[in-house]
Amino acid sequence: MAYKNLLFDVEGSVATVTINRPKALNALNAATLDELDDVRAKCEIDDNIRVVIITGAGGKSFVAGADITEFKDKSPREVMLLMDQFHRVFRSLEVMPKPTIAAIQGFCLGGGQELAMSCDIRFASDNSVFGQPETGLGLIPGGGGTQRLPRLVGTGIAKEIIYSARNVTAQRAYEIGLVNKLFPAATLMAEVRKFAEMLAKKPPFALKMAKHAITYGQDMALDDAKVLEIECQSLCWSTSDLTEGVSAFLEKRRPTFTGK
Ligand code: CO8
Repeated sequence: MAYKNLLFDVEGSVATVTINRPKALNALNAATLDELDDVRAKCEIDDNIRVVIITGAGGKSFVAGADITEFKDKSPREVMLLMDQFHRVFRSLEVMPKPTIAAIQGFCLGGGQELAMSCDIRFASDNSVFGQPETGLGLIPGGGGTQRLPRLVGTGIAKEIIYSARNVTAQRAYEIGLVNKLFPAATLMAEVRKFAEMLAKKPPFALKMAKHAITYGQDMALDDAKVLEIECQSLCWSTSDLTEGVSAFLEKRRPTFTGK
């Protein structure tokens, strides 16, 4: 698929996907969602890619939400189809078996915040702006925000953010756990890249199993989730990366993981 709304770049083992509609502050329309899903699938099957960064073009905005011009005249049935697409694309991203990092600069609102919450880790510039402004438009978050935000920051704070539709500063987003870490805008991408490259050197199967246990385990009963953890752990014993990691420790050297 040729991409019109995003840029795709692979350097070493790190892929960077840049939502590229800066004139609309990178708002997500159906075409962009299709491309995002296509590029996610590409990253998923390419063994050379070990970590995926998602960011927005232009410096002013990560993603300023769903494209309001696209959904405003839809019927309830058409809205349901569009929302199905949001959920499908975000869930596929959330469960893809490689680490994903949202690199957030500027506006991270509505569907943009929902996209960021579908990534594993969120790093942001200290001047970025978060929020779920949907109730201000007469609707509610529709890309998983009513579910992912409370799981991330707790029910009370999620309700405050969603009911009020108020913007959340980067500092507060950090304090409530919506964002992992803040950086000055000028160094954000370099810091994200440094972190991504560090992750790319880790054994990919162990990261995949850790993500699997966390992602699927958190909505299971605790005892079932612990069984899942045991299964994921046991599967790590099928890799030569485990042999390498343990040998390197015993031989007091740095491990080199091949992904096998
Ligand atoms: N959709 C479409 N266009 C947008 C969006 C958007 N979400 N956000 C900004 N733009 C456009 C503006 O219309 C403007 O276009 P133009 O130059 O043609 O007039 C351009 O981007 C620049 O924006 P502004 O001039 O408004 O820039 P400001 O710096 O003055 O303001 C803001 C920046 C505060 C981010 C402002 O643009 C804004 O409030 N944007 C809307 C934010 C918002 O409400 N987002 C939530 C959308 S709803 C959503 O995400 C629900 C998800 C559930 C899916 C439901 C499917 C049916």
